[in-house]
Amino acid sequence: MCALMIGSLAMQSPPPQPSAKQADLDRRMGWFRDARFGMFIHCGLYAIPGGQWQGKEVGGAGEWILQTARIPPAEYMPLITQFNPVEFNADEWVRIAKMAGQKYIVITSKHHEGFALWDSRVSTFDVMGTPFKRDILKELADACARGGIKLCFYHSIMDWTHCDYLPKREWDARKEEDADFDRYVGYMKEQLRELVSGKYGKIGILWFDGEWEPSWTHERGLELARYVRALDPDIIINNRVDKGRNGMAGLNGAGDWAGDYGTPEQEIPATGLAGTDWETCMTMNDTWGWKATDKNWKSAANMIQMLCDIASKGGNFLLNVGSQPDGRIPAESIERLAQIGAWMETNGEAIYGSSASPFANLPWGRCTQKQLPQGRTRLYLHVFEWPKSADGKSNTLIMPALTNEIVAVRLLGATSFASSATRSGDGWSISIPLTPSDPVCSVIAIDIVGRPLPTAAHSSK
Ligand code: H79
Repeated sequence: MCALMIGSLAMQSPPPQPSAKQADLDRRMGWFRDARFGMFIHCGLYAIPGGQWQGKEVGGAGEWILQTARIPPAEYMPLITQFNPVEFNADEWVRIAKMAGQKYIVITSKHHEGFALWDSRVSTFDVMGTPFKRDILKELADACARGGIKLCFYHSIMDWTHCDYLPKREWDARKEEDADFDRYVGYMKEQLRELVSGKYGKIGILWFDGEWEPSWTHERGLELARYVRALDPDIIINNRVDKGRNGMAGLNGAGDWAGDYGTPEQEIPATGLAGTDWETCMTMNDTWGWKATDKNWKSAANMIQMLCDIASKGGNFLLNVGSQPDGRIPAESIERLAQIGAWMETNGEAIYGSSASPFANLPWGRCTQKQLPQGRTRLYLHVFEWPKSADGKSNTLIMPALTNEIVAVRLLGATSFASSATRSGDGWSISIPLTPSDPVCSVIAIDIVGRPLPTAAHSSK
């Protein structure tokens, strides 16, 4: 009797619970995983030279001009007297992000140049020291609150102009002996306290960068992460707070590093990364900070397909705009964001809240999935290459078969086409219209019973 009771209790035992650490991460990351698509904004003094110094074109990214053109801080810092983005309109920036379908904004509270985009009590090298004298972050925070956009801050650990930062650039006349790195860290912490204290609302992410310099150590990274987490237990912290990142691939190597997620820069990982959250950040041309001459714009089609690719691997896409010296977002960026937004209007449900594809490879595009009530799953097939009809009358998309029963098939954005799927050989044949609903990427939603189960004919990974 007793043994039987123990047996039945064991049979009813719930599935293993995630560790407290994992549960805490899952709680923090919830909105981020749903959002999938965000806007990066690089706004700073570097837009004033806009890639040119003393009449010469300077190579590389616009926000790196102090380093690339070897400008002494004493010559660079007076740029604050020219910072006057009179056309800046926070509601307009938020409107553009929303139009694109972006759910969060990450703005440079401070980039490597050291200039603070808000009214900082601990620095005179801030927006209140400019002719503009308006707290850009406060105006943006209020606009984000009105528009339902999560506001996040990019904050550089590396600081080329602060008197206490080390190491100094070779062309900086100030002496290293006069600097005190601990004092710099104290200053940075004070600035971070200002940013997450509530004045700017609840901040989604602190997005650190510039952690690769030798003065920044693993111990300092751990300590800073603990400090920020104590200020706000819900805030997400990227992996660049610590030293675990593997170059531009952005993901942490082996080891116990601080930070909630990986940050591939200008690249998309070849495959998904089980158990790791990540976000690819990318420019729309070749610079983060605005540059007058950079016209090498990616097409909207390319960026839509990259968004699908990233979502199919379980990541987020943080797409950059560099604000102009007058405070406006470049027209070329707005035009492309509008095109991405038009696609998202119809197909966004295949991106938001989706998770990685159950298939390793699909010849015609990508796949995302979502769990539905009653144990069902919706697969979203992102078709980049629409099949050509064999007879000009009907058309078929072939996908790897799953053992699951199909409940419904639907083409997003098409009201009149009744699609269906049948098993044929090793695959599923899905009846589709002769022409795609969208030339860049059409999405077919397939509801199945249960979680996707591959047949013996193919394996998912
Ligand atoms: O803000 C934008 C850029 O200004 C900034 N990150 C994006 C989001 C950026 N900082 N540095 N870089 C881009 C390129 C730097 C590359 C290197 Fe390294 C730094 C090469 C060696 C040190 C990081 C660490 C990459 C490899 C090792």
